[in-house]
Amino acid sequence: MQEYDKVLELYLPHDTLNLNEFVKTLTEPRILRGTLLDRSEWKEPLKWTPEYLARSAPTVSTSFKIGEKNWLSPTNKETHYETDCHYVQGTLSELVTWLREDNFTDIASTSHDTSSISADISSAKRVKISHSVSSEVSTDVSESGTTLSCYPPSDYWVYCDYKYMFQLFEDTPSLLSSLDWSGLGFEKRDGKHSTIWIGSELAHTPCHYDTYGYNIVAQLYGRKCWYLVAPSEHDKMYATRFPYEESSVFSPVNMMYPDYSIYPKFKGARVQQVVVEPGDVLFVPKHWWHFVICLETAVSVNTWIELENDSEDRLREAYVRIMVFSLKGCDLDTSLWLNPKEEYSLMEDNYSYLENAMKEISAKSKQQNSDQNEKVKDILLLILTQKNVVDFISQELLAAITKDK
Ligand SMILES: O=C(O)CCC(=O)C(=O)O
Repeated sequence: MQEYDKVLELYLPHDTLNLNEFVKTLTEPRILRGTLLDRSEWKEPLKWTPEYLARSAPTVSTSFKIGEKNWLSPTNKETHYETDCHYVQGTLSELVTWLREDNFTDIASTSHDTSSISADISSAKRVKISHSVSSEVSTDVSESGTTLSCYPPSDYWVYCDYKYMFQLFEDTPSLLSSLDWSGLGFEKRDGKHSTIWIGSELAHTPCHYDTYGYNIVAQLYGRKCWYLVAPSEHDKMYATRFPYEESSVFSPVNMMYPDYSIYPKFKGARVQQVVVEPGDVLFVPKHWWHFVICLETAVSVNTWIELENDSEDRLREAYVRIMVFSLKGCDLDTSLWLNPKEEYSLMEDNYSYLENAMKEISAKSKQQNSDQNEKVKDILLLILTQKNVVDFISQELLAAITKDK
């Protein structure tokens, strides 16, 4: 397994820390070790074990992403995309029942020593209890007819990932209000502006970057390992928009077991790595690539902080959305190219996203020309049929066809 450079730690007196101001001066990720542990407003969220959350919201139903544990091996260098996963609908209580079977208590560590991250992951890989696929199907059956109990913890990981808290906990306002980012300098930000991730060991998110803002991550329970790569290394990451998901640009590189024969440029990329523990806060700057894996059952929350230049990303995203949906729109089998959490949208709506982004940018630059913005399709058509654009696309098409042969 690849070992990489460590993310630098940031030490600041807790009582004077205004992260919002401070991170604006940073261009690299930073880990703030244990900064939440002595902050009174984080006492409650730091109790958020999966059991605590299930007790607080026992009946809320959500979708769980399920992946195969044996994917994680040096002999399989393929990226495990969201489109390769299984999905079931279930409650947090069902998740807790499933996790109990998966629990392996002696793996939990309180050490901040991150010198042997690969050892952490290897021990997390040990198969613990041998289960067979359950023949008893619970009465709470999801649309696809399967439940979590159909996936034995010896072979699978489960991720309740990327959940907007305002949706997951809409009937549990106490959970939303007990998350408070203001002490870190993010005024008026609570659970309504946060996302929660509850994963079993080895649950992970494939390598990608988020197009908008920067990210503040609070680790509440268990440990996760983050792998990070700077946007300046973009040409070594083989960026792709497939499977398509708005605001996520994926990389096919498997950072744990990179296949340099397919992705030789990645060899030159500088990767930074960090194990994040309960009470830690991680700052991820805008457009940094990241691959994240749970070393054990883990709960984290995060909030993306908008930036002034996000409107340019909104324009790019709207353009990509138009391209993807116009070319794939009649492809009814979305399972290979559309991330399951992504919703299909009508073309007219996609054009309005582009129009709005253009208006936003021109309003900022005070050069608004409303007539032009109305004609967004015409403008796009003119641009896409320009000789240099057509030449570039034709060249790339020919190169792709030749490569296939
Ligand atoms: O924790 C994870 O699995 C992924 C988190 C992530 O991608 C993010 O916060 O942007």
